[in-house]
Amino acid sequence: MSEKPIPKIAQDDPGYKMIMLGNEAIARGILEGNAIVAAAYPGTPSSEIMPAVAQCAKYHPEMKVEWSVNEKVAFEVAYAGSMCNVRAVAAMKHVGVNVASDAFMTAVYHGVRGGMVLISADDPSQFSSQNEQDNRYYGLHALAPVFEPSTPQEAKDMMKFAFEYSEKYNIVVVFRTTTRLNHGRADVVFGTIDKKEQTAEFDWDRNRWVCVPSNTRPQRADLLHRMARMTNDADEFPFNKLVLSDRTVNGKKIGFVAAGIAYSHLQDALVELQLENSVSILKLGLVNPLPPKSLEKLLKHVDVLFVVEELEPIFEEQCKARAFEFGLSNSVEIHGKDLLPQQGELHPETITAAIAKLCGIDYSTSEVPALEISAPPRLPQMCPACSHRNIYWVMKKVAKKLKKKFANNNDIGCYSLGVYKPLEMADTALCMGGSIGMANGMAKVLPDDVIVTAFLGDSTFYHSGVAPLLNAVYNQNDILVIISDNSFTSMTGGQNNPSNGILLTEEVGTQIPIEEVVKGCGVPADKIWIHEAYDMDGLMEKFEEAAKASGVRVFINRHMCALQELRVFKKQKVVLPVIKVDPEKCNGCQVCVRQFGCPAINFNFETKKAYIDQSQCRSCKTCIYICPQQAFYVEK
Ligand SMILES: Cc1ncc(C[n+]2csc(CCOP(=O)(O)OP(=O)(O)O)c2C)c(N)n1
Repeated sequence: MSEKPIPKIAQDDPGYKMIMLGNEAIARGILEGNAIVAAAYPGTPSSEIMPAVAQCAKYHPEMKVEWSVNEKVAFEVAYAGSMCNVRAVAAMKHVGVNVASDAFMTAVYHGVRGGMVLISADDPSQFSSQNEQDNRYYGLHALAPVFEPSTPQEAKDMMKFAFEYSEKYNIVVVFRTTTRLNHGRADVVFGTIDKKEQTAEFDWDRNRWVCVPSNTRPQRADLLHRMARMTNDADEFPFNKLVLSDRTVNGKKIGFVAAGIAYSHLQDALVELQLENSVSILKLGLVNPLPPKSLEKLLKHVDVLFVVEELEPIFEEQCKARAFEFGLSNSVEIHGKDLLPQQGELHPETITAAIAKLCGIDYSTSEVPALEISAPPRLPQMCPACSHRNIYWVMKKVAKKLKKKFANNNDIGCYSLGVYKPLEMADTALCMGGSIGMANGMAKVLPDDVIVTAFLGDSTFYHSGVAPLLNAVYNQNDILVIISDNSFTSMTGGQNNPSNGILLTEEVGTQIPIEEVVKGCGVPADKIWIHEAYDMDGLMEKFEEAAKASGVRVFINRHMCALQELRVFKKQKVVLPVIKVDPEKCNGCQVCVRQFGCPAINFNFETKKAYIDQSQCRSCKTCIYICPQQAFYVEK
């Protein structure tokens, strides 16, 4: 058999042009920048970075890559690489930086040896996130530089440069992206792979690396100096660009400040309004610290400054402060969030309309034909044959039977979709691992007729479920924890984790059964139940036992993620049995569609019978169990 060719992304082929996803371009930048350690925890919109880095690592064996169990660990893994004098990168979504921030906020004091980059993939509009926090603030908060690319090409080039910059200023660089950049595609021209030999060695400098106050107090003073140096040099930052125009628009000199995707949209908007050669623009690649001289020049040059930024008014406030400092408050008019929304992504049309309004230009969007067909609104839902649905169904039945209520503290994973109809099985959800944490608190105050539960998945349990479980055992908080183990980090695209024991590189690692961790946390063996999620009879019986018991107890609901199992079936050419509805038996009660809600089951309102969409059915056979008329059957 012939060997597979080296994928283009991993080849040293400067000048080669390729259409790349923003996240692939970032991975290519990591390779070109010669990073040796790369660690991440998945999260949209960052998840595709690490598999692309792993693809490169396959052909560049000096690179060490991993899925860490959470973002704090990923940061620490990478930072340790930097401490040992090799270049390193940690990647995560914006909320992941909250988890990593304890390590990050102090790492900037110690500084770096090998260049170190922290990728924060932000998600304006919350396409797949619990909030839309603006992580540029982390730069201001930690006194760290923040880079923000505006195209995939810049993402690659700036990533490569970030390692150099990190080493020059002895600082962790925050590399902020947003969903449009991560998930957009554009041409990227490859550069050379910087193959400078790096030897990992530790320096045993305990006056530097140990975070006791006697070390970190002087380091804080030094950090302030480093930030002052970065500010001083920010005007020379190669991805910043100041263009001044002497032209006027309706009698006024107009200027803009923008970065990232907002800068790309701004360019489109200016072309649309035919203003591209008539205005001044400060384009920022370094979004913290801002370049003082360029900003001063711009503020002194224009009559009106419009700050075009997504989410928070970070540049706007700094521009206003600088204008005040330079005594320009009365001579330059500064706009930003008065013309643009502070929530959600900015769209080119929104920016165009705002500029037109500001400049008194007649512009109407009505020329863009409205789409005549729109998709009917649908709730996001769990897949056909998802094991989370089965345990939710069982929980509802058991609560009814025991005449008890569950206070179901939920978590972040595919099972969060159980909040919607028809299951409505999540009462709270706050952050990863929060289910068990909050259950601890509820157990302290709620009356006995409420069973306090925590519901989470395998990846979330390893991420941040272990500490609150320990807390429950230690404090004897009476909770029932349900861990719905589907062996994958499914919501973010089916990444591997300790439940299946497969590594990021697809090599075999060490599998860590959840029940062993649970036992290690001090939950007694007779308070741990493990059951196969497709065996509904047994699930009902065992879950009832768990619900009736008291103390800290854990119910592990187990079946491989249905999407992943389908892949296995396809590979093994398994022919699945066909499930059908017997129209003679179906009495149209709609329990299957209105209470269970498997997307493969439909209802025909003319015949008043349920039927199965065979293209979606995965033959889990749960419908056979839940139907009161036993109308579902396996076709012979
Ligand atoms: C702090 C943080 N990191 C990452 C994410 C992205 N994320 C959402 S759900 C999820 C994991 C879900 O895995 P699991 O708990 O196993 O449930 P499954 O989706 O497999 O059902 C992740 C990583 C997040 N929302 N918050």
